[in-house]
Formats: sequence, structure tokens, C-alpha cells
Amino acid sequence: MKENKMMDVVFLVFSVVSVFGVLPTLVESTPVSQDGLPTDCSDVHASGQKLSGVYTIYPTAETPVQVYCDMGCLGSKEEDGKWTVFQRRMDGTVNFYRSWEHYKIGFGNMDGEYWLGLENIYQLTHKRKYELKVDLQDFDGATASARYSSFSIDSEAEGYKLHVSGFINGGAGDSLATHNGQKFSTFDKDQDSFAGGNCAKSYLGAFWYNCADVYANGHTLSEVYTIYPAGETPVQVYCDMGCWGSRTNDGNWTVIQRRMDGSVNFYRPWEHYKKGFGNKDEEYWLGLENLHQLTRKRKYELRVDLQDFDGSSVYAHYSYFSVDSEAEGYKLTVSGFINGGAGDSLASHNGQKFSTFDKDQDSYPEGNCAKSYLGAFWYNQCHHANPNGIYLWGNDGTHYAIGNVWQHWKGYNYGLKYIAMKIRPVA
Ligand SMILES: [Ca+2]
Ligand SMILES: [Ca+2]
Repeated sequence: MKENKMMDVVFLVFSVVSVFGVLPTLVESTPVSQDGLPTDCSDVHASGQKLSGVYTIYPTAETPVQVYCDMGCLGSKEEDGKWTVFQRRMDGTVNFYRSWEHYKIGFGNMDGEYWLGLENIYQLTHKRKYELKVDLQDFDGATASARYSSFSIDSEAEGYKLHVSGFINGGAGDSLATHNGQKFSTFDKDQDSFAGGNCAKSYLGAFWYNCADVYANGHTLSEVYTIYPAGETPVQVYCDMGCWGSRTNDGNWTVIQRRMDGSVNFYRPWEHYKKGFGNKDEEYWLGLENLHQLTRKRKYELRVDLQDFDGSSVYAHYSYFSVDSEAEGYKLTVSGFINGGAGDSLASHNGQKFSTFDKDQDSYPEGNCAKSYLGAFWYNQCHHANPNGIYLWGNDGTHYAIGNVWQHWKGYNYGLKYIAMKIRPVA
């Protein structure tokens, strides 16, 4: 399971053993032997070999292949055996960061760590119906497994595409679901779903990577990634994947706005707010058009993280967030407030169009809120929150409400040390 960095992140710390084994689902069927030669470990078992160990199988009639057969424990039910192991990590002796040719043909030591080879797996699984079992063990000796009632991969011409379904939980959870339907990728053959990069390179492995979603791809570190909100134009974005050891649902956020050190000027014209600006690993604004493109396709929730200069942190969570098109003034819809201590300073902004100093679309007829409060936002008349206001470095009442303030937490004169608006898809 270690080919995938997501698994690495989860298991590198814990896992000493991971084993992928396949078993024909029709265990009672006549062995598909070729010229009397065993096709897989099920045939080996049928020929009278009941002990686990290294045997020779013939996925094709021409070529003998050495493989480890997991015949189960002595005295256990017979269905626990007959597994053909096609991947195993157990002691870190074998390097698995290898090229396409290696993954195609196979490598390693059959009585230790090895990869059976994509061509062999294809030859096996296109002839018979197989199930898959993944065995995991952590460094404390705890074990878990994941079982799938159907497993096969397509030919090389099809990119050795993975088909896995019928998950049965043996305590490991279903970490292969997002990989179903993906082609196999190595560092020198990028066939993953991630247009912004090479998953195998990013995660120093080789697998049926799925990077259609940055998160599903296995990015568990908070970093800068490239996403494609509109399909064609790449956009750099900071993905907040949560902290190490935190629950999964703390992560998976796309940061759309962030202030953290006052390094970037946020008092900018319409075009800048439309397209986005800043440094994606520091302070930035993702861009209204990107927000629209993202939220028109999927349902998103919003979370706003706030921190003051004394180190206190609070948040405001909204179960729904979307931005209309430019023709609609990039109108904001936000609802379903859940209080994380910050209070609801966005309620009065719901339904408002976006305004900048050079484009007044606010609900304040006597003036321009963006100019009055030195920011850019979905101003009403004018605001309870001004995340894109002046970075004030704390409390300063010299100019009323011009800072990056959140009224319901620190009032109008306290410029926050940190503010980040982030969104993620709901279901
Ligand atoms: Ca790619
Ligand atoms: Ca106005």
C-alpha cells in the first residue's frame, strides 16, 4: 500500500507490513491451468501445496513467474488461503520508487518485498474473476485488512487501469475507492488524473493515482497546488489539509483568501479581485471568477479562521457558500452559520454584490464602501467584516473600521493577525 503517498503519510509511521493478494472468487471452479501449469496460487493449492511460500506460476503459458503464495495458517479455514501476493512491503529493504518498466515487469524478492508486475496482474485478472485482500500491520503489531469482492486491471494499452469494487471492511477502511478507474502512473509515465503535476513524483511512489480532487489524490500536507476551476486555466491555490493527526474532516479546504503577515497589499482594483493576486503560500486572494467557477459546479461550505495577536483563535462556519457570475456582480450567497466563537459577521453580507474602489456595487447609495473602508468585499452599507481591509497590526481606532476586522469578535478597530477564508465541497 506504500506506493501511494497518502498511504505513506498514514502508514509510513505505523506500517511495517502491507500485502496485496488476489484470490479467484470462484474457488470451486476448475483451475485454469495451461498445459497443466498453475496459473496462480489457487492452482498451486489445488495441486496439493498447502503451505505458504514461494512457488512458480504461469500467468501466461510461456513465462514462469516466481510468486509468494499465502496459503493461510495451518488449521484455519481453507478460504483463508490460496492468495497470490502481488505486492508486499515488510522491512523497507526494497526501493519502490521505480520506473514504468520496473512496475510493468515486476521487481523485488519473492520471499521478501516485491511487486509482481502489472503485466502479470493483467494476465491473471483478465482470465479469471478475482477478489483482492490488502493486509496491513502497524509497528505495534496491530493488523487490519480491506477486502474487495472484485478486482482486475486492464491491459497496458488501457494504462493498466484499475477496477476494484465490493469493499468489505476488515478494519482498514476503504482507501482504494478513489483509485477505482484510474490508470497506473510512475515517475516517468504520468497517467494520473491530476493535470497540475505528476502524483508519482509528488509522492515518490507508483500507483493508480487519482488526483481529480487534490485531496483524493493523497495530498495530506498543507501546500500550494494547482487547480483548474474553469477547466483550462491553471490557478495556484493553498490547500489547508488540516494538521497531522487531526481528523480527516478537519482538512480538505481550499483557501480562497488569507492574511497573515501584512506582506501583500489588498487595496486593489476590480480586475485584480476578479483574477486574483498575491502569493499562494502567503497572503492572497483566489479571484472572484475562480470562486464562481468552483462554486457553480459543486455545493461548498465556508469556514473563516481568525486569530488575534495574543494567539487566540476562533472561527465562523457556514454550511453553504457560493458566488454568482460576473454578470450578477459576483453576488455572495452564504448561509447556515455555525459559531466557532467568532460570531456571525457575514450575515449582513449575504446577497450582496462585490465592490472595489473602482466598481461600486454596494447597497450604500451615498458613497463607495470600498473607498470608505479601504478594502474590497461584498459590502452592504457597509460591513460587519472587512477581511480585505488594511492590515492594521492590532487595535487602532485612528480610522474607523478600515482594518481586516471581524466586528462580532474584536469590534471595528481590531485588525486581525490572521484571517483565512476557505471552502470545501459538501458531499
Ligand atoms: Ca498528472
Ligand atoms: Ca455605493
